[in-house]
Amino acid sequence: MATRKLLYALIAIGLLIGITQTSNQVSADWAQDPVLMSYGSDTIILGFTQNLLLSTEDISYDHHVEVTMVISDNGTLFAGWKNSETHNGGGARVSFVKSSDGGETWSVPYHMPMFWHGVPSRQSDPWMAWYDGVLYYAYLEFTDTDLSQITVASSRDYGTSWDPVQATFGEGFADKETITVSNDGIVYVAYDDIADENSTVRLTRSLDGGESFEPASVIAESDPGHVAPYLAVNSTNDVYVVWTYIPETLGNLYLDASFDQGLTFGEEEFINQDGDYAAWTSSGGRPAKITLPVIHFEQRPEQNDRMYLLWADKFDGTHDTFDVYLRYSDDHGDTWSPRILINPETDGDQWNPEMAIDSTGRLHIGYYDEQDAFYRPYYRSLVFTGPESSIPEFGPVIPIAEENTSSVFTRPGEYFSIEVDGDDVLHVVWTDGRNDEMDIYYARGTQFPQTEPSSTTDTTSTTSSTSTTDITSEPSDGFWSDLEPLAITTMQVGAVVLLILVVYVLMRRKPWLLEDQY
Ligand SMILES: [Ca+2]
Ligand SMILES: [Ca+2]
Ligand SMILES: [Ca+2]
Ligand SMILES: [Ca+2]
Repeated sequence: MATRKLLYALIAIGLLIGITQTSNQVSADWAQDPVLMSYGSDTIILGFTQNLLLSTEDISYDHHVEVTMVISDNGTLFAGWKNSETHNGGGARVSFVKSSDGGETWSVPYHMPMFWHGVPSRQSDPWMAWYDGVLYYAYLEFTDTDLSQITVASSRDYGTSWDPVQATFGEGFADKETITVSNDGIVYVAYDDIADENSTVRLTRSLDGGESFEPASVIAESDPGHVAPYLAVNSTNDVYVVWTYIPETLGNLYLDASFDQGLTFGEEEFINQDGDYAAWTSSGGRPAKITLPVIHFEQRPEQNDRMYLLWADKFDGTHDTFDVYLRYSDDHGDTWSPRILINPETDGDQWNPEMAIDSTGRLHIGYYDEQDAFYRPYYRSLVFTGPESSIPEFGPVIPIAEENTSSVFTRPGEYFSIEVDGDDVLHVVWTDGRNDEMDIYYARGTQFPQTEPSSTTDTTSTTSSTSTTDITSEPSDGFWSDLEPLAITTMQVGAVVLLILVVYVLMRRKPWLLEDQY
């Protein structure tokens, strides 16, 4: 009898030890490779990591806005931004930081060099690109003596040293450039050349890896309405550019293309045949907003260079606010899909969208959402299914930032940065005013929901709850992988306490257990 009880006790102890060891095993795996564990076999994202402050230096400039980001071939992350003395002033200097461990830790900010020796310039409009071992950083430089150009600095040592060169040769003020590199290594810069209140959309290019640039072509002739050309190159190295045209209060989106390495462009054509809804608002105490389109090509060969266009405009006349829309074209922009509304919450303004496309074809979209007097970046994924890849399936709307930014900060910058790396891990960088000054923050997508932010307002939680019904699939990696690390730790502690209790009770109530030992 006594021996049987001893056996039961030993079995119970053995089971508890087994559970504890299993917990340890899972916990250790998760800690060693949290990214791998959090992704599994697909790229559904349900949350974001703890937000990291990237603009860690306020000595020279109090405010940091307007982000750019690029990822090198070996997975090094580079994030850049514009520094300013005031939250809503012009740019003073552009900076960058980098991470060599997938966004876990970041360098201190590095200020980009000035092009004109002995002439102090101001800098703005940061934009980065990577191609074949070379990091490119394009930025606007200007002085109060009417000097103005887009500078492109190139680095062949991951940002340690830079060679800045003149990359634009316009007649007026250079503004709102984008830079991209084709698969044949040509570096393209498109920008607004503003003279006499008219804007000419121009293209320059570099055939020698950024050592020199030359004027390539005029994409769109001088006119008051041209704003912000956004470049993309397809798999056969054709150069596409999309931009906003707002001659008065409302306007449209233009598309144009070059099939001869940027030397000639065709007649630009309006994309939106359903009317003119491109718009802008002045700040007036709240963030200024403007329709700024972005285009990206699907990289999978079987998708034949499908082109995705993302923008925000005032199509929805009911609310008279901005909403984020997407179209795609399977015939190089000749025809487009109907507009697809990205944000389910249409109250308030949703603007500044950007997207990344992962290796499975899933779209990862980020944008700002302003409710009442606060705004915050949100994320939503979108994948097209069906035989024609034409049926949109949305993921939930997820807040990226843990906290809101007050709308008294009226100039977060005109773009948003969202990128996927070679392992389809999602990285996001944005402007954030949670500490009553503008800063740059970073987060990585995870397959776990984030804990509810403490400062969530009623309106933003409405956005979250509305979108929960749109979840198209749930992660199903089983019990252990669904557990948060904190829950695993709690189970370990609980198992040890229970084990001690069992032994204690056995010893107190059944002292013969010990006496039986000999
Ligand atoms: Ca600018
Ligand atoms: Ca043209
Ligand atoms: Ca809206
Ligand atoms: Ca700061």
